[in-house]
Amino acid sequence: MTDGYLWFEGLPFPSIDYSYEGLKEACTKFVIKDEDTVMVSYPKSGTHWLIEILCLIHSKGDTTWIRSVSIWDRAPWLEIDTGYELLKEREGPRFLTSHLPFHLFPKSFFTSKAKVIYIMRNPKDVLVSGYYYWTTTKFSKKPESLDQYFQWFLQGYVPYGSWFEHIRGWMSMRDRENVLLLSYEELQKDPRSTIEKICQFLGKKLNPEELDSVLKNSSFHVMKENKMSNLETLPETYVDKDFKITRKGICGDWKNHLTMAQAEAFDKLYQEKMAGFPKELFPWD
Ligand code: PPS
Repeated sequence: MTDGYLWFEGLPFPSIDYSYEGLKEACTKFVIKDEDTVMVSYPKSGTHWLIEILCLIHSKGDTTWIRSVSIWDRAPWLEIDTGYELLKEREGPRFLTSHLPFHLFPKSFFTSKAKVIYIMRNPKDVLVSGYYYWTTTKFSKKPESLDQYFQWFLQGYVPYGSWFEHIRGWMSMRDRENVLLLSYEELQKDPRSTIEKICQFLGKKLNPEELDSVLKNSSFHVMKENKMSNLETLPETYVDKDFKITRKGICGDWKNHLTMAQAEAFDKLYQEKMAGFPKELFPWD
């Protein structure tokens, strides 16, 4: 009897395009190489946005790559069956993406010089974004209401498990030289400086025109119209008609969705789970 999730190491995963064997192999056997760049996040934290930025930095603002190759091919997902197959065959420096929690991430990372960018986002916005995503796609268990999803999220009964555990695990890596911690909120507030910070971390130098192009072509409105990046080409076996990953693209959408009681219950759990972390690490209230 299935509950709509694929269970692996005690965590729920989407059931389409994921397999127990695939997850096991990705987590235990995948070899991360020194020249790899890895984008890691809890789902709905701005992963696609970050991939678009990295691809544009890589091509120095030229849009040919982002307009001709789908985003899941440019930076395949390590733990998804189709992504894993692509990565295994790939030579040279690779971009790869993962939502894996820290404790399941391939151990080869620890002995490599690969660069990891972890992007985080206000968990209340992550919750709202996830509610819409899992409701309008067929990858995983569908919530019947926002209230139900709210309960699931607090319990970690959502794809990839608890947001709190995810962030706590990856935070332990934040002082490593080859790890950059970013937030969706800082990208929104000051995209230019944040892109410059990414360039510096990657050791890439862009001239002002190239930087302008990265900024423009990774913006929400441009990405929303790029069918190679907005997931509109996914077949209807995976997503509802007219689905796009670029739903709203703002900070604070939770205020339009959560009740006062929900926000208070969330904050109470947040205080408990995040006790011990300096508040300044997280740019949300
Ligand atoms: S996934 O499927 O878990 O990898 O989703 P992820 O890409 O992490 O997050 C999706 C949310 O990111 C928003 N998004 C953007 N915001 C601002 N600018 C750009 N360019 C951009 N691209 C994607 C997307 O709209 C989702 O957030 P919500 O709140 O649902 O709109």
